[in-house]
Amino acid sequence: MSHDLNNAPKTLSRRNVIAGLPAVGLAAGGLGTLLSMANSAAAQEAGQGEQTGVPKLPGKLSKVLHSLHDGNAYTLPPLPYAHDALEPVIDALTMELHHGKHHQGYVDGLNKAVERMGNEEDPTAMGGLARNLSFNYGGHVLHSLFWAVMGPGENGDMGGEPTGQLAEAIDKDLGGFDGFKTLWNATAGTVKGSGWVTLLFDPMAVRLHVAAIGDHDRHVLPGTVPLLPLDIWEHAYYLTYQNRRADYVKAFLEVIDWSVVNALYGMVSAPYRRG
Ligand code: MN3
Repeated sequence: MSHDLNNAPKTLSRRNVIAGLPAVGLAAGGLGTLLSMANSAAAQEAGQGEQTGVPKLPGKLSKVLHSLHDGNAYTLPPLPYAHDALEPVIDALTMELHHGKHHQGYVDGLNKAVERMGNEEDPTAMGGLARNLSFNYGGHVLHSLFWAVMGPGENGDMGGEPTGQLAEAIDKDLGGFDGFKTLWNATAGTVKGSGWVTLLFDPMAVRLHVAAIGDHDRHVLPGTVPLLPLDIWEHAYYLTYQNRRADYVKAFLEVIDWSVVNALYGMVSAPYRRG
């Protein structure tokens, strides 16, 4: 299906803005972000899913995407399952600290950076604040999505293999699930120090990539949309895996909720898929 700017709503009621953003934002190329996803989810819940081409979102994803900002400040989304739901792959204490302390720290840092940038009068301080904004914004986006792509799906299962349109795209773009796994493990292995490995949607080529991110914001491919981010900072795995990061990267495949990743793929790729 196709979307163009002529389909954008003519009036700016909140509902129309929400309905129009996914197509307009993604067509503009640079706004393939979680905000568009959240607004797509809101449009869908407002009964406009068909109109915007947005597939039905898993409840877990919807819950996280609607809890990223409360209108005044960025906020920590609830973990959409119990702390011990991912055991033994990811232990409960790691989840408790990672979500409640680390992610909360990025949310706080983001709010502080935004506030200080608005009040800062010393231009020499701006570089440091811009870096804080980028780092903490990336941290908030990536962690929020990270929680949503893990855990039991609506049928109670975790892991397994990609499904639906996503599976077809992985076959076409990455050499199937085996090709994906090889690329995933190898790309994760290239990260020096703190970072992420992620499956991305590229709206220019209408294809998937696997890429590495340094910290939360370095080497990001602008305009791409993260579909499956894996945190490979030491705080994400050290209590269970210590120095065996590669084992953690492999084990992560057992706690993925592919129905969420497939839904995200369907949502962000809908304006671009041909035929
Ligand atoms: Mn982390």
